[in-house]
Amino acid sequence: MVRLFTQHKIRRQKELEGFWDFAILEDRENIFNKSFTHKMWVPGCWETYPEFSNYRGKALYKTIIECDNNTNLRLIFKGVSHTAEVYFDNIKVANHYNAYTQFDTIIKNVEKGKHELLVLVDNSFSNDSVLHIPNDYFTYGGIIRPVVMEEIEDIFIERLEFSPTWIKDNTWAAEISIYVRNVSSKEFTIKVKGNLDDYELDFGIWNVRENQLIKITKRFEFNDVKVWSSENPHLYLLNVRLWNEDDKCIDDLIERVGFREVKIKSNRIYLNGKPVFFKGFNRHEDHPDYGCALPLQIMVKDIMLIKQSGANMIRTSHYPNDERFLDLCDEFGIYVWEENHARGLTLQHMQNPNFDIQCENCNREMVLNHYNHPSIVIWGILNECASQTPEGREKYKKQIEQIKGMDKTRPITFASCMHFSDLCLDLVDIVSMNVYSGWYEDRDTNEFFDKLYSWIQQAGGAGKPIIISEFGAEGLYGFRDPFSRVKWSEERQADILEDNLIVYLNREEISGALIWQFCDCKVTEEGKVFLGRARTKNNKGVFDEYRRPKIAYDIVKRFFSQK
Ligand code: ADA
Repeated sequence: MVRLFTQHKIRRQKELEGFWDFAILEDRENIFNKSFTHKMWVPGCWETYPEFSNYRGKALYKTIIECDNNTNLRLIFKGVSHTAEVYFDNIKVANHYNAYTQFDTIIKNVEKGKHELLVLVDNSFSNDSVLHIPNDYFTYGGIIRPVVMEEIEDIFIERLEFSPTWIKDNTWAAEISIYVRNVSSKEFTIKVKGNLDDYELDFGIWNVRENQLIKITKRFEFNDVKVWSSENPHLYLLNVRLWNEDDKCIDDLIERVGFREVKIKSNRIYLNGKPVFFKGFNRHEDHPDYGCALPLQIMVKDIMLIKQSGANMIRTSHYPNDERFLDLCDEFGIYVWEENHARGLTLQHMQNPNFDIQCENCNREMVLNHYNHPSIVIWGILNECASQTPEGREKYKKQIEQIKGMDKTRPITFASCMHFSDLCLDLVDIVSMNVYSGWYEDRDTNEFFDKLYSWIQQAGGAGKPIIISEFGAEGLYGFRDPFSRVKWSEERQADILEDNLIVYLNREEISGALIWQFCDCKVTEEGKVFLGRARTKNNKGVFDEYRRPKIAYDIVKRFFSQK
């Protein structure tokens, strides 16, 4: 399943889920006469097969696809970890880096019948890969998210953007932009119409020249709107259709949208005009049985656990998430801080010649593809990178400008650990700090926050909302020590979280508190940086890797439910 709702009733779309031929590949091996050794389920991580559980390198996937008509074919890959080369009937048609964002390719004039699709996948670490490095989470291998084939006309709807603003009472306006692409050498005159539930939307008649992409924007007003919020996540289907000169409906795109507005006034965050406090978790997409390719059922379980804990926010640390998880957040009313892909990159990493382009692509693919999720209320960038250096500041500035250029409706932040030295607080809408009082540092949580707060006021963050974007402690599931409550015991983890929650949920100056982390996750052994992590996992989960609650869960639930 690609999404939790139908996106096309006119355009023919098929998910390429199932067993693909698979083989690992030596470095310079020829991909075109490779014999395949295994069947690998797509989507999935190859680490789920015992013999590939430690494999890092290249692998080849093959499947045969069948077109029902002579057509233009659009292939959409929701996520390949981490580098993909795509070949269609032995011709290279796409190249992509970064596991966690989608890419697509269009192959024109494909004949009806069977065709071969090869995908070369690489998850190895090298100097070329700046975002995927040995890290405090795991870079898996494989076609980890769904693959879709679409038969498209010469002209089609590439994307929609829905941007709501509140006018008064139940009246809202929405600016709707439609991106229509002509992939042929003919000119088209098209009629564009749509509807949002019962509201009919007329976008007029347009000429689209050969190989042109046009953007059609119109503003509409809606009465009796049901707003989207965490308490009442009301969703609408926005359905847009294209008609050709013969009055034949030739294409459609359906998006699921919500009316909600995020605003910042002085040091508070407002949702639909009311101040909101974000309480929740940082979450990695990780499971011992499935790697990062979580089946929908596990996503649903996570959502249920998040809801039951009384939380209202998830930060997608440290990369854009599977869209089905975002769909679930839309449906169940969970606010999302969606983050680009970067964790703990040093200035040296940031000065790698590939850094700018790899981040720019990730930001673009994240914002444009996830624009319509009402649950996403914050864009985050560059977790704990070199924001304490002037050179790093330039990179932060550039990325914030890039995102603002694509989306003016959502605030931007980044999570910093550069206490007392960060140079980028003036650049963001919300100041976010990762603070591990009680775990890495033995200190009074409240006093430390006082110091941090005073420094933020004179370091560019004056009058801005503040989120404590990470706090937490390690606790090994099943390691109980009720009397001495030593470090790594479930009891100590619970004590530290309680001490932190008392402060962060009660300080007036704070607008959000996000626990590190939802559940334990696997970390990378290579590079040796995280060898200190017991079980080769980051064990700060309130749940373990199988989603079994630790002692801390009851404490977290009590605090979150009362707030
Ligand atoms: C950092 C980082 C997380 C995780 C955490 C920890 O703040 O952002 O990815 O590594 O620390 O567990 O120490």
